[in-house]
Amino acid sequence: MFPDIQTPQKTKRQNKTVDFLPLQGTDYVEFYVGNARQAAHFYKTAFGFQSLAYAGPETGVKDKASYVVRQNKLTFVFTTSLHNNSEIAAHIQKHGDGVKHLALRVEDAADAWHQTTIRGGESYLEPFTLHDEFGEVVMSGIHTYGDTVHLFIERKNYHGAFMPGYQPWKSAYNPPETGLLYVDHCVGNVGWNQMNHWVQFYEEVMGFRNILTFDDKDISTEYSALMSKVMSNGNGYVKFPINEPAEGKKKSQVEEYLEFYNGEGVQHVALATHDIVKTVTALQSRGVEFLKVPSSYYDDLAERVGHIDEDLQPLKDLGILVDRDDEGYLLQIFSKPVEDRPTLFFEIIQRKGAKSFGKGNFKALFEAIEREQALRGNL
Ligand code: TYF
Ligand code: FE
Repeated sequence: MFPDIQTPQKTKRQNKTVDFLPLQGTDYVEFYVGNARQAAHFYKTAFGFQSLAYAGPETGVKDKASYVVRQNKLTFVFTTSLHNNSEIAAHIQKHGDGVKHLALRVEDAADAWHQTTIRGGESYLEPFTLHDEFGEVVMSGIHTYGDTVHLFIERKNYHGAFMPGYQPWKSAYNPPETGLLYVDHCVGNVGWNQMNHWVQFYEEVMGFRNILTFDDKDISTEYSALMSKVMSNGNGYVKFPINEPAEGKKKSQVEEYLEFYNGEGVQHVALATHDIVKTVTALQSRGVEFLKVPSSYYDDLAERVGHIDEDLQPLKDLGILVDRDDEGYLLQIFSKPVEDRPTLFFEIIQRKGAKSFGKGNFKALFEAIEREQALRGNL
């Protein structure tokens, strides 16, 4: 599928494995939306993001408006088109609101583009330098599944608000933060039998490895049928699970997504917190809606996960799920879709040692997703 790799995926040099695409983490997530001003307001109000930067007609950008919000190491950009005949408008027409750019921080954006395109990555943006009085940012990008793009962002000590072209966004409206910290992982839904193609893409083009696999033995076909493989970059800062639909007794949640998104795309973004009870309490009080599991989920929780530091009652009240692996445990909860289409949702996750993905919660979680699917008439 991808050309023979001239340079090995990882070259051994003095016994040290060299990562050809060193990533420092997620730089930002950019959403293409119908109304960027209102989307930014929602993420400030409901999720506790802070105004950071703006680009639009007032800053010399004539065809689009972008609002940048931040909370700790999480940066979201909401972009809309000001005209009908644009790539952004076409994206929104086809997909509804959704994630366009998963931007990854790199040391060298030209090299990231070079290393990935020689391995078969399809160029989206050739290395390009942006300057202003606050410094310089180099960006480049390649296509991934669907219309989704990975941008490579090199910041060269840039000290402006966000990037050249943006001005600081000072707002009088600053709802408090909710304790969201950084992107833990970002999941893509791909088409029937496409998972292994994209696994190979992340391995060969981006030098990631498959760290976990969930198949129908883990995800019983009685529940929302899907298969999933988790891809991770070398240092583990960037993790991309890939889901594909599977045949089951009921319509796969991944199939429902593909229909409403009109193709492959980002299904959920998992946001980390150090205090999930506090974060979810805040999010819920601001109107973020979460999936509910039956209270029986908590009956055998202590047996299943052993001792945890948290009191059970608040977890039960909020509907927070718990799972354990060899290295520790994790607490997680899933929002309902945040838009009218049953496409994008968020996960809130607190890791206490565990590096896994909540396999022990799949049954309860997928049953909860199915109840929502049934309410929409899509099961
Ligand atoms: O990201 C994960 O793998 C977990 C589990 O539709 C998961 O959060 C997988 C598929 C899905 C929802 C959650
Ligand atoms: Fe997840």
